[in-house]
Amino acid sequence: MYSETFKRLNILVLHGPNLNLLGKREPSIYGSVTLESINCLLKNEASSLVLDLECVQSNHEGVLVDVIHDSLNKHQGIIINAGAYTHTSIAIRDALSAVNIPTVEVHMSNIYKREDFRSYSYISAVVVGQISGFGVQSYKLGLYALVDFLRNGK
Ligand code: CA2
Repeated sequence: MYSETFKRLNILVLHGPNLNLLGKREPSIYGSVTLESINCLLKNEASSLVLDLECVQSNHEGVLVDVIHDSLNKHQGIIINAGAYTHTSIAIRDALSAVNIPTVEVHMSNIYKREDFRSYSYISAVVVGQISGFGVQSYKLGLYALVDFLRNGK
């Protein structure tokens, strides 16, 4: 009988600044769902998809860079909502480019329908793709897109 060694995918979900306030402040803009429940939803999806998933949130650019570096040899894919750092951070873009781990950029809001300064993402040039505008579902769609990319390729 032939047996194959099957390594489970381990996905990192990275949330940037202020996303810890989801569901607690400004629900008219960002909705009433908390970050904890988004993480819970993603963990449930991960268990259906038979993979491991770790969620990290930080308000600090350098911490996000460190977590991206630490994902080397640990995670096979990254989902990132870099929050406002999307539009400012060359350091996060360089970290993603350096580790070269397939990454999907997600945004709950449609960043192209908002203020002009949100229309530019420093990160989008170094990721597999971007999902923007589907609220909490952006994360779930991002996870499915990333897993499909990792398992089936382009
Ligand atoms: O739409 C997204 O997911 C964003 O990444 C959210 C960022 C924003 O700067 C990006 O342009 C688009 C802001 C996240 C702030 O989250 C808050 C949650 C509750 C209360 C205040 C802020």
